[in-house]
Amino acid sequence: MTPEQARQQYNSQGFVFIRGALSSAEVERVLNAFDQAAKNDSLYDLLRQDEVFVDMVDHPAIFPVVRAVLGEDVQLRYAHGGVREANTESGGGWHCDLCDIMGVYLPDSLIMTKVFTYLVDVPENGATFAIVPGSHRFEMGHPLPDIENHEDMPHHAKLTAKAGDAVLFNGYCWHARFHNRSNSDRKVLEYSYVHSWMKTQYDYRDLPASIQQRITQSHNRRQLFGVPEPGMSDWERRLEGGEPYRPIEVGI
Ligand SMILES: O=C(O)CCC(=O)C(=O)O
Repeated sequence: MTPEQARQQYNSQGFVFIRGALSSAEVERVLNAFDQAAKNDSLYDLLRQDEVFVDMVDHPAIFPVVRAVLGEDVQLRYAHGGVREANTESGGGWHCDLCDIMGVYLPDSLIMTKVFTYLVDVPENGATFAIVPGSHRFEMGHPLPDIENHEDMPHHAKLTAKAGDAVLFNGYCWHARFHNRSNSDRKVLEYSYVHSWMKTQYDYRDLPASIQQRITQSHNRRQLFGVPEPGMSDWERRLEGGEPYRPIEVGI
């Protein structure tokens, strides 16, 4: 799948699944760092924990798709890790992350994309991510059905995954996490991307010097991590290199 095909799928469905985004060697490397961060109770502070978490922000199999869907002014909002323990009621109900924001017509806009990268397999009875395809086009204020069980949501797609797979989804889509009824913990990298003129949930100046050095080494990383570019406003920032984003033309 090319980034352009991924963008078309994302635009119509609200999500894109990338199979085998990470090689098994990469999964092993990231998982080791992830387990260490979990031991240190630092999964919500990943960027400080290991440089591999910085490298995952612009991973070559995932980032071109992030760029294609969000655009040339993309920046990172946060980098977290999440563990959902085996045999727990760790599901999260159906919701939409962005439904309460104001001033933006969401069915026609992309404000935020999340990227989940799976570090372990997530089987059918695991803490699967589920989404209602196309729900990013629902009219604002469209009520979520009042349902008792996750499974009762009409038209949902439940995404089982293998270690190394990744999924991007529009934060305006209806989505949920099912309970983990499997015998293994779910371990996922949860990264969120927004536009360069939006707030982030961390400040690159608080990161260790070695990590800052890794961030400031390239134009694109400086943009991704919100490092100011002299003489340039946050509105004007654009990535360098790569295929430029071509927005779909709508209307006249
Ligand atoms: O963990 C998941 O699979 C879903 C998470 C979720 O609902 C969210 O990030 O808003």
